[in-house]
Amino acid sequence: MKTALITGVNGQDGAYLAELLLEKGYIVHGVKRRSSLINTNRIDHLYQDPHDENVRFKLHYGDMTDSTNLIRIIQETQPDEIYNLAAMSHVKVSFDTPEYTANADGIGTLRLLEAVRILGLEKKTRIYQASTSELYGLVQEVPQSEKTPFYPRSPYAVAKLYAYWITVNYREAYNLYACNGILFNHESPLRGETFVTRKITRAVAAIALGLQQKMYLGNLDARRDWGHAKDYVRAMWLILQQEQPEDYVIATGITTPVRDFVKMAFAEVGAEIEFRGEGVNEKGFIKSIAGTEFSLKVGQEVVNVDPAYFRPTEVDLLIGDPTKAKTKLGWQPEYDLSGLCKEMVASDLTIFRKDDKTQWEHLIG
Ligand code: NDP
Ligand code: GDR
Repeated sequence: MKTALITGVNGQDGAYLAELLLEKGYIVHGVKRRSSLINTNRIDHLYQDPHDENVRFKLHYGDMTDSTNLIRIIQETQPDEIYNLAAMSHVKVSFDTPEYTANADGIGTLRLLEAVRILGLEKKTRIYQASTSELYGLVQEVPQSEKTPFYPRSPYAVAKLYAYWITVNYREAYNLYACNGILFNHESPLRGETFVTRKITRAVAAIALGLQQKMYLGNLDARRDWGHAKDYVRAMWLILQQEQPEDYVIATGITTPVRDFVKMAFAEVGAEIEFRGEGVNEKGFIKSIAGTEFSLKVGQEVVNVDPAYFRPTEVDLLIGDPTKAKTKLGWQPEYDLSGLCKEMVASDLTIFRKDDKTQWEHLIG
């Protein structure tokens, strides 16, 4: 029976990965930060009574900014695999908290790698580093592959650039089995509410149910290669099961503007959206409605642009080339964007209809 340690276990990816590894028979240890309110909603369905001697899922308090804590947890758990998913993961917020982001996302990765060395676990423990398509930043070439040069465009991406290279360096210097998964955007009903897809699907559900009039968004022209988090955590696991440690791009190979995702999400509640105007004056209106189930009106102004959501430096276009992952890992995504969008809107409608604070109760357990 293998043992895995997941940092950021109560995040979107941590929740799906913990579920996948438990299904595969792993003992799973998760690191979570202390918070003033319980924030384990995404993993509550995986909870096991710690008093049970056969317990296979355990949580530990920890923080990527605390080396001693990481060393102790790794010493106690002796993991075969570490998945380093913990990060201040919001690109826009990283402009407000650049130093903290560098500490948690950049130096945090170094702390983890050093902990493995200090404990003499170089031969035993394999490490997955959650690298990101944000490394590509300012477009150098499309589609973006493992060979595309990096040009990070935010404090988040710069911190992740350090994490990427320190992972490569420890692999080369100390023969650690340490790999970067360069994952393009991946979403799900468990996505944090302030990332754009989830912000849109939540707003569409609330507007459709008459609970909200409109939504405010930033750059509608940005294009992202969006996949489903369930497909992407499967890739993380595959990356650590190979003979040789290597870095892989995980993406769908299809890119979509934010504006089109808005249209797709409204289509799920039977509304056709048209955009008029340009730049900060662009607005989205309901052009037509199919069905009478929802509180929507033709002509209703449902999208406004608010420059507060613009980033000081933007990443305009991401489109990944997953050829290496498909060839070497045998990885294939099972979801497409329309299936993902459908699942997210349906989930948010359920949440608002239940008016339930236990957000993901209908998805889990
Ligand atoms: P989330 O923001 O949903 O989850 C991040 C997790 O990290 C949360 O559990 C959070 O805890 C935890 N965390 C944040 N700071 C610290 C800290 N200092 N110490 C310990 N834990 C911390 O992100 P995702 O699940 O979407 O992403 C997982 C990883 O993959 C991240 O590293 C992200 O940067 C990276 N990534 C994500 C992509 C995506 O599209 N989702 C694409 C490419 C990379 P808390 O709940 O307490 O805040
Ligand atoms: P991103 O995701 O920055 O790509 O990082 P996000 O969903 O925040 O933004 C995607 C694009 O949408 C534009 N946008 C808006 N974004 C947000 N959050 N809110 C808005 O109102 C809005 N309007 C337009 C953004 O400008 C951007 O271009 C995510 C995170 O998960 C990172 O941790 C991860 O590394 C990358 O994906 C790959």
